[in-house]
Amino acid sequence: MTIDRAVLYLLAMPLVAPFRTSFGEERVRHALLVALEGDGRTGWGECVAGSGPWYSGETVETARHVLLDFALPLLRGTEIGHPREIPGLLAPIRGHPMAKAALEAALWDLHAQGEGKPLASLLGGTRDRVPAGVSVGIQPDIPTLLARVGNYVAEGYRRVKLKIEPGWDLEPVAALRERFPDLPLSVDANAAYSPRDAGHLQGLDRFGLLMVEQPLAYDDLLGHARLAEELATPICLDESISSPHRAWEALELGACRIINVKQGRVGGLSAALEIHELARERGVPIWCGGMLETGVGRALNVALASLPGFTLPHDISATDRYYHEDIAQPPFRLEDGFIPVPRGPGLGVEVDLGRLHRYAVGMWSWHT
Ligand code: NPG
Repeated sequence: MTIDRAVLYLLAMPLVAPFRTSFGEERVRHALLVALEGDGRTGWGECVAGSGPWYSGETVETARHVLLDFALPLLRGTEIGHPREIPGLLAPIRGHPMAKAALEAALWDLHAQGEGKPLASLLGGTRDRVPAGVSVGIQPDIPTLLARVGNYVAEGYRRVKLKIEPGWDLEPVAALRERFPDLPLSVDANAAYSPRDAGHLQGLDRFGLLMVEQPLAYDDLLGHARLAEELATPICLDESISSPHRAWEALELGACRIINVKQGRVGGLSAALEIHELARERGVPIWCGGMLETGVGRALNVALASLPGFTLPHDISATDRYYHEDIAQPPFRLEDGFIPVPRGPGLGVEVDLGRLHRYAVGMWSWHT
Protein backbone atom coordinates (compact mmCIF):
# COMPACT_ATOMS: atom_id res chain seq x y z
CA MET A 1 0.00 0.00 0.00
CA THR A 2 1.07 3.57 -0.68
CA ILE A 3 -0.96 6.56 0.41
CA ASP A 4 -1.96 8.95 -2.38
CA ARG A 5 -4.07 11.35 -0.41
CA ALA A 6 -5.50 11.87 3.05
CA VAL A 7 -8.54 13.89 4.04
CA LEU A 8 -9.20 14.82 7.66
CA TYR A 9 -12.75 15.70 8.74
CA LEU A 10 -13.57 17.32 12.06
CA LEU A 11 -17.13 16.37 12.97
CA ALA A 12 -19.42 17.85 15.62
CA MET A 13 -21.91 15.09 16.45
CA PRO A 14 -24.76 15.95 18.87
CA LEU A 15 -25.19 13.22 21.50
CA VAL A 16 -28.68 11.87 22.27
CA ALA A 17 -28.16 12.93 25.91
CA PRO A 18 -25.43 14.86 27.74
CA PHE A 19 -22.67 12.56 29.02
CA ARG A 20 -21.23 13.64 32.38
CA THR A 21 -18.07 12.24 33.94
CA SER A 22 -15.87 13.39 36.79
CA PHE A 23 -13.90 15.48 34.26
CA GLY A 24 -16.78 17.27 32.58
CA GLU A 25 -19.92 17.12 30.49
CA GLU A 26 -20.16 16.48 26.76
CA ARG A 27 -23.21 17.35 24.67
CA VAL A 28 -21.54 17.30 21.29
CA ARG A 29 -18.82 14.80 20.51
CA HIS A 30 -16.02 16.13 18.35
CA ALA A 31 -14.48 13.43 16.24
CA LEU A 32 -11.57 13.67 13.84
CA LEU A 33 -11.93 11.22 10.97
CA VAL A 34 -9.05 10.21 8.72
CA ALA A 35 -9.78 9.03 5.17
CA LEU A 36 -6.71 7.50 3.50
CA GLU A 37 -6.79 6.97 -0.23
CA GLY A 38 -4.47 4.42 -1.75
CA ASP A 39 -4.58 1.51 -4.21
CA GLY A 40 -7.92 2.87 -5.48
CA ARG A 41 -9.61 2.43 -2.11
CA THR A 42 -10.45 4.59 0.93
CA GLY A 43 -9.64 3.45 4.45
CA TRP A 44 -11.22 5.15 7.46
CA GLY A 45 -9.87 5.80 10.93
CA GLU A 46 -11.36 7.75 13.83
CA CYS A 47 -9.21 9.72 16.25
CA VAL A 48 -10.61 9.43 19.78
CA ALA A 49 -9.06 12.63 21.15
CA GLY A 50 -11.65 14.99 22.60
CA SER A 51 -12.25 18.69 22.16
CA GLY A 52 -10.23 19.53 25.31
CA PRO A 53 -7.28 17.94 27.15
CA TRP A 54 -9.37 16.48 29.99
CA TYR A 55 -9.34 12.71 29.53
CA SER A 56 -5.91 12.77 27.86
CA GLY A 57 -3.42 15.46 26.89
CA GLU A 58 -4.40 15.19 23.23
CA THR A 59 -7.22 17.11 21.55
CA VAL A 60 -8.68 16.95 18.07
CA GLU A 61 -6.59 20.03 17.25
CA THR A 62 -3.28 18.59 18.46
CA ALA A 63 -4.09 15.38 16.57
CA ARG A 64 -4.80 17.27 13.35
CA HIS A 65 -1.52 19.18 13.69
CA VAL A 66 0.52 16.04 14.38
CA LEU A 67 -1.16 14.07 11.59
CA LEU A 68 -0.82 16.72 8.88
CA ASP A 69 2.53 18.20 9.81
CA PHE A 70 4.46 15.19 11.09
CA ALA A 71 2.84 11.76 10.77
CA LEU A 72 1.59 11.82 7.17
CA PRO A 73 4.89 13.35 5.91
CA LEU A 74 6.76 10.44 7.54
CA LEU A 75 4.76 8.03 5.36
CA ARG A 76 5.25 10.03 2.14
CA GLY A 77 6.25 7.71 -0.72
CA THR A 78 6.63 4.73 1.63
CA GLU A 79 5.45 1.33 0.48
CA ILE A 80 3.64 -0.10 3.50
CA GLY A 81 3.52 -3.90 3.49
CA HIS A 82 1.37 -4.25 6.59
CA PRO A 83 -0.29 -1.88 9.09
CA ARG A 84 1.86 -3.38 11.86
CA GLU A 85 4.75 -1.40 10.33
CA ILE A 86 3.06 1.86 11.33
CA PRO A 87 4.26 2.09 14.97
CA GLY A 88 7.87 1.73 13.76
CA LEU A 89 7.43 4.27 10.98
CA LEU A 90 5.86 6.78 13.39
CA ALA A 91 8.31 6.09 16.22
CA PRO A 92 10.25 9.35 15.64
CA ILE A 93 7.14 11.19 16.92
CA ARG A 94 7.11 11.13 20.68
CA GLY A 95 3.69 10.74 22.34
CA HIS A 96 0.44 11.55 20.54
CA PRO A 97 -0.90 7.98 20.70
CA MET A 98 -4.43 8.94 19.60
CA ALA A 99 -3.22 10.72 16.46
CA LYS A 100 -0.99 7.76 15.55
CA ALA A 101 -3.76 5.27 16.27
CA ALA A 102 -6.16 7.00 13.85
CA LEU A 103 -3.65 6.68 11.03
CA GLU A 104 -2.94 3.06 11.83
CA ALA A 105 -6.69 2.35 11.98
CA ALA A 106 -7.26 3.75 8.49
CA LEU A 107 -4.40 1.59 7.20
CA TRP A 108 -5.89 -1.54 8.79
CA ASP A 109 -9.16 -0.75 7.03
CA LEU A 110 -7.34 -0.28 3.70
CA HIS A 111 -5.36 -3.47 4.22
CA ALA A 112 -8.40 -5.55 5.17
CA GLN A 113 -10.35 -4.20 2.20
CA GLY A 114 -7.43 -5.11 -0.06
CA GLU A 115 -7.46 -8.66 1.33
CA GLY A 116 -11.26 -8.77 0.95
CA LYS A 117 -11.57 -9.80 4.60
CA PRO A 118 -13.34 -8.39 7.65
CA LEU A 119 -10.96 -6.54 9.97
CA ALA A 120 -12.00 -8.84 12.83
CA SER A 121 -10.68 -11.92 11.06
CA LEU A 122 -7.37 -10.23 10.16
CA LEU A 123 -6.88 -9.31 13.82
CA GLY A 124 -7.53 -12.89 14.93
CA GLY A 125 -11.11 -12.43 16.13
CA THR A 126 -12.93 -15.59 17.11
CA ARG A 127 -16.43 -14.35 18.00
CA ASP A 128 -19.26 -13.29 15.75
CA ARG A 129 -20.86 -11.08 18.41
CA VAL A 130 -19.60 -9.26 21.49
CA PRO A 131 -21.37 -8.65 24.82
CA ALA A 132 -22.58 -5.07 25.10
CA GLY A 133 -22.22 -2.99 28.25
CA VAL A 134 -23.45 0.53 28.75
CA SER A 135 -21.72 3.38 30.51
CA VAL A 136 -24.03 5.66 32.47
CA GLY A 137 -22.89 9.20 33.13
CA ILE A 138 -23.34 11.09 36.40
CA GLN A 139 -27.07 11.79 36.76
CA PRO A 140 -28.85 14.73 38.41
CA ASP A 141 -30.51 12.49 41.03
CA ILE A 142 -31.16 8.88 42.01
CA PRO A 143 -34.69 8.51 40.56
CA THR A 144 -33.36 9.66 37.16
CA LEU A 145 -30.49 7.19 37.46
CA LEU A 146 -32.81 4.28 38.31
CA ALA A 147 -35.13 5.11 35.43
CA ARG A 148 -32.28 5.37 32.95
CA VAL A 149 -30.63 2.14 34.07
CA GLY A 150 -34.06 0.42 34.05
CA ASN A 151 -34.41 1.31 30.37
CA TYR A 152 -30.94 -0.01 29.53
CA VAL A 153 -31.60 -3.25 31.41
CA ALA A 154 -34.91 -3.65 29.54
CA GLU A 155 -33.01 -3.18 26.27
CA GLY A 156 -30.81 -6.11 27.25
CA TYR A 157 -27.44 -4.56 28.17
CA ARG A 158 -25.26 -7.16 29.87
CA ARG A 159 -23.36 -4.87 32.21
CA VAL A 160 -23.87 -1.37 33.53
CA LYS A 161 -20.98 0.89 34.40
CA LEU A 162 -21.72 3.88 36.55
CA LYS A 163 -19.60 7.01 36.46
CA ILE A 164 -18.73 8.12 39.99
CA GLU A 165 -17.02 11.07 41.68
CA PRO A 166 -16.80 12.26 45.29
CA GLY A 167 -20.38 13.05 46.31
CA TRP A 168 -21.88 10.65 43.74
CA ASP A 169 -20.65 7.18 44.65
CA LEU A 170 -21.87 5.02 47.55
CA GLU A 171 -25.44 6.30 47.51
CA PRO A 172 -26.22 5.78 43.81
CA VAL A 173 -24.42 2.41 43.84
CA ALA A 174 -26.46 1.29 46.87
CA ALA A 175 -29.69 2.39 45.14
CA LEU A 176 -28.77 0.51 41.95
CA ARG A 177 -27.82 -2.61 43.89
CA GLU A 178 -31.07 -2.57 45.77
CA ARG A 179 -33.15 -2.21 42.60
CA PHE A 180 -31.05 -4.61 40.45
CA PRO A 181 -29.54 -7.18 42.86
CA ASP A 182 -28.08 -9.45 40.14
CA LEU A 183 -27.02 -6.90 37.56
CA PRO A 184 -23.34 -7.07 36.57
CA LEU A 185 -22.28 -3.63 37.75
CA SER A 186 -19.04 -1.65 37.76
CA VAL A 187 -18.00 1.92 38.56
CA ASP A 188 -15.62 4.31 36.83
CA ALA A 189 -14.08 7.27 38.65
CA ASN A 190 -11.96 8.69 35.79
CA ALA A 191 -9.21 9.50 38.30
CA ALA A 192 -11.45 11.50 40.68
CA TYR A 193 -10.07 10.18 44.01
CA SER A 194 -6.84 10.49 45.94
CA PRO A 195 -4.97 7.85 47.96
CA ARG A 196 -6.47 9.46 51.10
CA ASP A 197 -9.91 8.23 49.97
CA ALA A 198 -8.98 4.55 50.42
CA GLY A 199 -11.21 4.17 53.49
CA HIS A 200 -14.17 5.73 51.69
CA LEU A 201 -13.63 3.56 48.59
CA GLN A 202 -13.69 0.45 50.80
CA GLY A 203 -17.39 1.28 51.17
CA LEU A 204 -17.82 -0.01 47.60
CA ASP A 205 -16.73 -3.50 48.59
CA ARG A 206 -20.13 -4.52 49.89
CA PHE A 207 -21.89 -4.14 46.52
CA GLY A 208 -20.31 -7.05 44.63
CA LEU A 209 -18.99 -4.85 41.82
CA LEU A 210 -17.13 -6.37 38.88
CA MET A 211 -14.49 -3.67 39.22
CA VAL A 212 -13.68 -0.10 40.15
CA GLU A 213 -12.11 1.64 37.19
CA GLN A 214 -9.33 4.21 37.42
CA PRO A 215 -9.96 5.51 40.95
CA LEU A 216 -6.68 7.49 41.18
CA ALA A 217 -4.61 9.79 38.98
CA TYR A 218 -3.61 8.63 35.51
CA ASP A 219 0.09 8.67 36.36
CA ASP A 220 -0.15 6.96 39.76
CA LEU A 221 0.60 3.25 39.26
CA LEU A 222 2.15 2.93 42.69
CA GLY A 223 -0.86 4.54 44.35
CA HIS A 224 -3.14 2.04 42.62
CA ALA A 225 -0.92 -0.84 43.74
CA ARG A 226 -1.22 0.34 47.36
CA LEU A 227 -4.99 0.89 47.05
CA ALA A 228 -5.40 -2.60 45.56
CA GLU A 229 -4.14 -4.02 48.85
CA GLU A 230 -6.94 -2.26 50.71
CA LEU A 231 -9.86 -3.01 48.38
CA ALA A 232 -11.65 -6.31 47.80
CA THR A 233 -13.17 -4.96 44.56
CA PRO A 234 -10.76 -5.52 41.64
CA ILE A 235 -9.13 -2.39 40.22
CA CYS A 236 -9.31 -1.93 36.45
CA LEU A 237 -7.04 0.65 34.83
CA ASP A 238 -7.93 2.81 31.85
CA GLU A 239 -6.17 6.22 31.67
CA SER A 240 -3.01 4.80 33.29
CA ILE A 241 -2.43 2.21 30.56
CA SER A 242 -0.91 4.33 27.82
CA SER A 243 1.17 1.60 26.15
CA PRO A 244 1.91 -2.13 26.24
CA HIS A 245 4.90 -1.35 28.47
CA ARG A 246 2.70 0.49 30.98
CA ALA A 247 0.33 -2.48 30.96
CA TRP A 248 3.24 -4.75 31.84
CA GLU A 249 4.41 -2.36 34.59
CA ALA A 250 0.89 -2.11 36.05
CA LEU A 251 0.57 -5.90 36.21
CA GLU A 252 4.07 -6.33 37.67
CA LEU A 253 3.26 -3.78 40.38
CA GLY A 254 -0.15 -5.26 41.14
CA ALA A 255 -1.76 -1.91 40.27
CA CYS A 256 -4.71 -3.59 38.54
CA ARG A 257 -6.33 -6.97 38.00
CA ILE A 258 -8.28 -5.98 34.87
CA ILE A 259 -7.41 -3.76 31.89
CA ASN A 260 -9.70 -1.57 29.82
CA VAL A 261 -8.16 -1.64 26.33
CA LYS A 262 -8.71 1.36 24.08
CA GLN A 263 -6.66 1.21 20.93
CA GLY A 264 -6.56 5.03 20.68
CA ARG A 265 -5.20 5.51 24.20
CA VAL A 266 -2.42 2.93 23.76
CA GLY A 267 -1.24 4.18 20.35
CA GLY A 268 -3.05 1.94 17.89
CA LEU A 269 -4.28 -1.51 17.05
CA SER A 270 -0.78 -3.05 17.03
CA ALA A 271 -0.26 -1.89 20.62
CA ALA A 272 -3.73 -3.13 21.59
CA LEU A 273 -2.86 -6.54 20.11
CA GLU A 274 0.32 -6.61 22.22
CA ILE A 275 -1.68 -5.91 25.37
CA HIS A 276 -4.10 -8.65 24.37
CA GLU A 277 -1.17 -11.10 24.11
CA LEU A 278 0.25 -10.02 27.46
CA ALA A 279 -3.14 -10.39 29.14
CA ARG A 280 -3.65 -13.84 27.67
CA GLU A 281 -0.22 -15.02 28.82
CA ARG A 282 -1.01 -13.88 32.34
CA GLY A 283 -4.68 -14.82 32.44
CA VAL A 284 -5.68 -11.18 33.03
CA PRO A 285 -9.25 -10.32 31.95
CA ILE A 286 -9.53 -7.44 29.50
CA TRP A 287 -12.39 -5.66 27.78
CA CYS A 288 -12.76 -2.99 25.14
CA GLY A 289 -13.44 0.56 26.28
CA GLY A 290 -15.31 3.20 24.30
CA MET A 291 -14.94 6.93 23.68
CA LEU A 292 -18.40 7.76 22.30
CA GLU A 293 -17.10 6.90 18.83
CA THR A 294 -19.09 7.25 15.64
CA GLY A 295 -19.82 4.02 13.77
CA VAL A 296 -16.33 4.17 12.21
CA GLY A 297 -14.55 3.90 15.56
CA ARG A 298 -17.16 1.54 16.94
CA ALA A 299 -16.72 -0.89 14.03
CA LEU A 300 -13.02 -1.06 14.88
CA ASN A 301 -13.75 -1.59 18.60
CA VAL A 302 -16.18 -4.39 17.81
CA ALA A 303 -13.54 -6.09 15.63
CA LEU A 304 -10.95 -5.81 18.43
CA ALA A 305 -13.41 -7.04 21.05
CA SER A 306 -13.98 -10.21 19.01
CA LEU A 307 -10.50 -11.49 19.99
CA PRO A 308 -10.44 -14.42 22.42
CA GLY A 309 -8.72 -12.60 25.32
CA PHE A 310 -11.52 -10.01 25.58
CA THR A 311 -13.60 -11.81 28.16
CA LEU A 312 -15.68 -9.15 29.93
CA PRO A 313 -18.58 -7.04 28.54
CA HIS A 314 -17.40 -3.93 26.72
CA ASP A 315 -18.23 -0.23 26.62
CA ILE A 316 -19.74 -0.95 23.23
CA SER A 317 -23.39 0.01 22.99
CA ALA A 318 -25.88 0.31 20.15
CA THR A 319 -25.67 3.37 17.90
CA ASP A 320 -28.94 4.79 19.29
CA ARG A 321 -27.38 5.05 22.75
CA TYR A 322 -25.06 7.75 21.35
CA TYR A 323 -26.45 9.34 18.18
CA HIS A 324 -29.80 9.89 16.51
CA GLU A 325 -28.03 9.72 13.19
CA ASP A 326 -24.61 8.19 12.69
CA ILE A 327 -22.23 8.86 9.81
CA ALA A 328 -21.66 5.09 9.32
CA GLN A 329 -24.20 2.61 8.02
CA PRO A 330 -25.74 0.32 9.01
CA PRO A 331 -26.21 1.31 12.67
CA PHE A 332 -25.06 -1.10 15.38
CA ARG A 333 -28.05 -2.76 17.02
CA LEU A 334 -28.36 -4.78 20.16
CA GLU A 335 -29.28 -8.42 19.60
CA ASP A 336 -30.06 -10.24 22.81
CA GLY A 337 -27.53 -8.06 24.64
CA PHE A 338 -24.79 -8.54 22.04
CA ILE A 339 -23.47 -6.46 19.13
CA PRO A 340 -22.85 -8.52 15.98
CA VAL A 341 -19.35 -8.26 14.46
CA PRO A 342 -19.55 -6.77 10.93
CA ARG A 343 -18.88 -9.33 8.20
CA GLY A 344 -18.06 -7.11 5.23
CA PRO A 345 -14.47 -6.41 4.12
CA GLY A 346 -12.47 -3.91 6.18
CA LEU A 347 -14.44 -2.18 8.91
CA GLY A 348 -17.62 -3.57 7.38
CA VAL A 349 -19.51 -0.27 7.60
CA GLU A 350 -20.10 2.37 4.93
CA VAL A 351 -19.47 6.04 5.58
CA ASP A 352 -22.49 8.09 4.49
CA LEU A 353 -20.77 10.99 2.74
CA GLY A 354 -23.88 13.19 2.82
CA ARG A 355 -24.06 12.91 6.61
CA LEU A 356 -20.29 13.24 6.93
CA HIS A 357 -20.40 16.61 5.19
CA ARG A 358 -23.47 17.66 7.18
CA TYR A 359 -21.68 17.15 10.51
CA ALA A 360 -18.26 18.36 9.34
CA VAL A 361 -17.05 21.62 10.87
CA GLY A 362 -13.58 21.38 9.34
CA MET A 363 -11.86 19.55 6.50
CA TRP A 364 -8.18 19.31 5.51
CA SER A 365 -6.68 17.60 2.52
CA TRP A 366 -3.11 16.25 2.25
CA HIS A 367 -1.37 15.03 -0.89
CA THR A 368 1.82 13.05 -1.37
O1 NPG B 1 -19.77 3.70 25.38
O2 NPG B 1 -18.31 4.77 24.17
C1 NPG B 1 -18.91 4.56 25.24
C2 NPG B 1 -18.57 5.45 26.41
C3 NPG B 1 -17.81 4.72 27.46
O3 NPG B 1 -17.66 5.77 29.57
C4 NPG B 1 -17.21 5.64 28.47
N1 NPG B 1 -16.14 6.33 28.05
O4 NPG B 1 -13.90 7.24 30.62
O5 NPG B 1 -14.07 5.47 29.44
C5 NPG B 1 -14.40 6.63 29.67
C6 NPG B 1 -15.47 7.31 28.85
C7 NPG B 1 -15.00 8.40 27.94
C8 NPG B 1 -15.84 8.90 26.98
C9 NPG B 1 -13.75 8.93 28.03
C10 NPG B 1 -15.45 9.91 26.12
C11 NPG B 1 -13.35 9.95 27.17
C12 NPG B 1 -14.19 10.43 26.22
